Amino acid sequence: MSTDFNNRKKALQNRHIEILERKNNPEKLSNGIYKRYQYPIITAEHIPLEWRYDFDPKTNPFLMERFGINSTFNAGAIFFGGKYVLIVRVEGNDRKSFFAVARSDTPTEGFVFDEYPILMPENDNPDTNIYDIRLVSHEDGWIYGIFCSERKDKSTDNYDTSTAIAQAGIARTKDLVNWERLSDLKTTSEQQRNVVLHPEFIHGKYAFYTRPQDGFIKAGKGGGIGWGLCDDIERACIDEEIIVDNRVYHTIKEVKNGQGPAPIKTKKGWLHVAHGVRNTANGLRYVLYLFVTSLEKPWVLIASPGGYLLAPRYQERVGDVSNVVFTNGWISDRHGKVYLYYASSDTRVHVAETSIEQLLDYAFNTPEDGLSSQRSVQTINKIIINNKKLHRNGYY
Ligand code: M1P
Repeated sequence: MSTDFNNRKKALQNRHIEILERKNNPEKLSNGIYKRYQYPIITAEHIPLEWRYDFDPKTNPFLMERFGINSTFNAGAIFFGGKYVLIVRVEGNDRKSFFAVARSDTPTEGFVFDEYPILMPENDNPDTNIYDIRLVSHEDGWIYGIFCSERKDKSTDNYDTSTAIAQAGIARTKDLVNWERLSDLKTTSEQQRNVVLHPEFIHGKYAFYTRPQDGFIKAGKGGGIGWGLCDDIERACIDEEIIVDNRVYHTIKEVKNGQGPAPIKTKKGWLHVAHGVRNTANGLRYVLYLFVTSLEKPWVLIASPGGYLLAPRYQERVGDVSNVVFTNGWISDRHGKVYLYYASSDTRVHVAETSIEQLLDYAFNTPEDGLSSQRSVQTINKIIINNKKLHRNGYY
């Protein structure tokens, strides 16, 4: 073994340890709704060196990267076996995404990947690409992973190598290691992404949040966060979808939207986080927003704060697909704390810390979007007038 090989190996290992052991602190002055943490909690550099390098000096004398990892993003999340667990979308340099489990004793740092990525079983119609898993501990006793399964659109000509069909893949597990693949969800829509299983039975049936679209990228006449029921999870089929939260002109969700992770049950309703997409001269901008649905009827909106909850900022704005934040994972603990795992610009995973109490306050007390400039100013004026009264009365 040459000295160069050994030195390089040591340098790679040292850097990897530095990344894995990096301490992460919350920002000091937050907006009162959540605190972002200083560093991304998962990056391509967190991927084990053993996945990327052949450490045999005979077959890899230059100690070259043999399987490059491009990015790590859009992670499903669950508290399992006493650990905070993320199932991360890992994208290789070959553009294919797959899932890998990373675990930590703490919610905001110290995530380490399992020895192997998940070899997700295929069904009769093999996937080309799988991504954006949503994890849910269902009351039937299984942990489900609902993810996007993408395949070439065979109805288009062969020379058209970019058209794709996205559908919802379904798999279940008891240990996050061994997965049973079920049939893909069937709906009446051409394209489905951002499909999420509701954690409880509704009228004895499985319930899904969906996102019916006409096209792979464009919502067309479809779009909005949908809702549908199905009898049999092993052959899941939704005959009728209704829209829970639609896209709306000149808002943060004018182009499209999609449910984030499964909603959290609270005393005041089901708490949802979703992504909304608007158009800009520079392309699409993805932000996160919140809404609450009724406890008895999770398909009925009861709180819809206007605007975004979290938008990409500073370094988050730059990456493979810039100006994007996306979430498909959050964890609420027994003290009511909520850890929101979000990815920025399809490149890395971050965390923001908040609580059920803060999110409910935000959801029920943030003014709704008035849908016009004049309404926005009227809303601000109400806040100013109230503050002036407080000031006159010596409250601040
Ligand atoms: O590139 C941004 C996001 O684009 C898609 O989101 P949507 O389903 O709303 O179109 C997804 O591919 C998502 O993975 C990605 O982060």
